[in-house]
Amino acid sequence: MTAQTGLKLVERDASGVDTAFRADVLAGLAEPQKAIPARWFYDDAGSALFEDITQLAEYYPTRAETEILSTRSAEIAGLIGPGRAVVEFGSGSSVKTPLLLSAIQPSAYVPLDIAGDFLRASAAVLAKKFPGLPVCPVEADFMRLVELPADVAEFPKLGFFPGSTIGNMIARTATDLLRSMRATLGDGALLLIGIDLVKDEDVLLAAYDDAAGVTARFNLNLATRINRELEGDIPVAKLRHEARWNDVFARIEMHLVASEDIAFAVSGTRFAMRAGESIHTENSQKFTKRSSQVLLAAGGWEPRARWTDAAKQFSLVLAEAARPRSAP
Ligand code: AVJ
Repeated sequence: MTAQTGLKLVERDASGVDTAFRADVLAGLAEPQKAIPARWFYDDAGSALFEDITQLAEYYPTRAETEILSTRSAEIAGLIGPGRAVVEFGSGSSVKTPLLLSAIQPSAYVPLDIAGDFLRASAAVLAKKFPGLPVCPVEADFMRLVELPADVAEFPKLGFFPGSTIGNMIARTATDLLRSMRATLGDGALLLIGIDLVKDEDVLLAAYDDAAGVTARFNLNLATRINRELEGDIPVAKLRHEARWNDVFARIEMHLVASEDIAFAVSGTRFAMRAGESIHTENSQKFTKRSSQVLLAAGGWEPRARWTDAAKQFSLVLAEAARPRSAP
């Protein structure tokens, strides 16, 4: 693997279009089951809507994970020990990062994010909260191997990947990500990762289809974004939000379902959808204790400790970088 260095992360063509966004949308809409990667939810409006989702009564993951971090911080800190450089995958704008940093006496904080402006703004807020802690933001696509700043080369690393964002990836992609985290963080590294749990189907469906319709707006905002940024004319009013439980894969799926036959263009390419046909916009994988351990092992991480909230809705796992081995 070659590490990325100072590359331009968002490529725009002459008319200012994000070329990766356009490529993903055009390819995804041409598939038999239309599908668009969930990462494109997060424009400014989508990021604000996600913040609103985390406040919803039905959306338990944020509250549950925050509960674990605040009630178990002494135990977590005892296992992690002082002096690690904390490398956060996706820069923390949440309350979770300060909870971790104030518990463990880190040597440095390295937030990694693809959104440079957002990254620098939230890094500045954190640096202010923790005077004396070196904060070294790195603009990078964390799905790939990242070269960490030379300032933190000598420190042992703690990767931090909260929110169960790992659940947005299918198993193959999640394994690739865990392996590249292992390569980025090096021997002796620890990883503290949030993993959402399989639970009652009604609870899961409500968390992804709330009564106030915030998640519906979050999902539909993707179509609005396509129309605005990619010269689209998708009839957004003829799409409706749907959350489905896929029991074979143990995941919540979000879809945008056409309520009647529709036709539209995106960047000059024509598409059609029959009534009832959908665009698959997100997977949110749910795990059991065992399935999370299998995934971590496949990605080169050995679970060392695991905590859940009092209602056992969500888990936080501390894992250690596995040493290469060829025998059982
Ligand atoms: C940010 C990926 C953890 O899957 O629960 C929330 C995103 N989508 N509601 C999740 C999301 C719909 C969220 N993650």
